[in-house]
Amino acid sequence: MRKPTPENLTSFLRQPPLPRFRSRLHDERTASLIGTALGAAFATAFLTGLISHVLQHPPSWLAHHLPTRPSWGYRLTQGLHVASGIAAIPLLLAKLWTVYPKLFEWPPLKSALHALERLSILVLFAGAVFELVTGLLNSAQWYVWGAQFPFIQTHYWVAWITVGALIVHIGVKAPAIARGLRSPKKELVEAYEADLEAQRRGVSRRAFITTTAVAAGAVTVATVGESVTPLASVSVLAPRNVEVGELGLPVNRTAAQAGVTRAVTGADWRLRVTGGSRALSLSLDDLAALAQTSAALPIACVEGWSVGAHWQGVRIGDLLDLAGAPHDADIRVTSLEKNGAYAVMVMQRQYARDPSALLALRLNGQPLTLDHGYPARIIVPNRPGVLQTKWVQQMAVIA
Ligand SMILES: Nc1nc2c(c(=O)[nH]1)N[C@H]1C(S)=C(S)[C@@H](COP(=O)(O)O)O[C@H]1N2
Ligand SMILES: [Mo]
Repeated sequence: MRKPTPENLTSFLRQPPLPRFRSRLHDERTASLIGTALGAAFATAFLTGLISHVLQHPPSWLAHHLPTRPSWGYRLTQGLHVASGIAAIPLLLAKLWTVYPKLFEWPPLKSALHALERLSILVLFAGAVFELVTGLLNSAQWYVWGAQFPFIQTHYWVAWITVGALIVHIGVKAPAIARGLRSPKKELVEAYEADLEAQRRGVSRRAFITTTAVAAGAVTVATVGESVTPLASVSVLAPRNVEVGELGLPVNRTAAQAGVTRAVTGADWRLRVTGGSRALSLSLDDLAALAQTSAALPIACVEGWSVGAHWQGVRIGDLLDLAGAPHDADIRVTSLEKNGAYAVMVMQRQYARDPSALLALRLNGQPLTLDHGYPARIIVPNRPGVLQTKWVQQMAVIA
């Protein structure tokens, strides 16, 4: 380290003795490669999150254009949402390792543009950590924040802020990213030799990127079995074991948790269909006497697990016809559950009139159990699990 003398005092003060980073793990190429993978993971999580949000809270101009097919569409997008979020965790850690020497740059703020860049990184980093942590806790159904903290709205709005900061960051960094991703032949040879040299001294870039890729792949495989059933047995870190559950399907919220008892689901239970030209009040026997339809449809939960199942019951469209409901009517479905967030749900006409949209009475060949929504529950293609209402009491035509 230099010593301050009267001659070099000014430059000494201007340039403090900061650490120097020569490893290739901190160069533009490593940062660009890992940053590109991280950017792709975030873009996937953002777009699939947007799809999930729109399916649950459709703006009126879009509500009647949401597709009911493919029936596994939401299973795919929500599976991708959780998988890309989980893969982003090791990628984010690797990216931080790559760029942390920038914290030691001097002077810390060089220009207005540089200040903007630093600020966008701060927002990007804070937002990314927030999204990954809250998303991970949600998929683990670990609601540490309780009812006071609105997970859904916060996760949604912070996603927009984070993506805004990401776009600024990519814009500002475009030249460096382009340099980092371009790899002319001469540079390749140099990089190879430097890697050999670095291998003798420490971790090479290739080893670092391989390790990061393996880590991202491993956490994905260890959790993605939640929505890709054939991988369930290797998904040792998945918060849900989708292979266990009553009638071969996990239970999200039990009847006891929802305050639904045997008393209100007994022989006196009636399904009411209202708002058409005939009001219906049907017992379970009445429903079982109507034409029964089968459908193979998954429950695809917003918490990131999905399981396919075989359902049997009465077509919702048949019930609406019986009640004299107009063909273009949306319906409001109400559960016996009193206060839950998913006790009431709106179903747009295209879902209600889909030939495999059922008021299900049976699951995987057996009568529904109380926890799966006995006496009758909704199952509709390509909708989030939160909208597959259990313990149905009423279907009302929305005027
Ligand atoms: N009435 C009511 N229906 C509900 C819920 C609820 O909390 N209340 N949870 C939903 C959620 S989040 C999911 S994923 C599915 C789970 O259905 P299952 O427990 O039969 O697997 O039910 C849905 N139906
Ligand atoms: Mo769910």
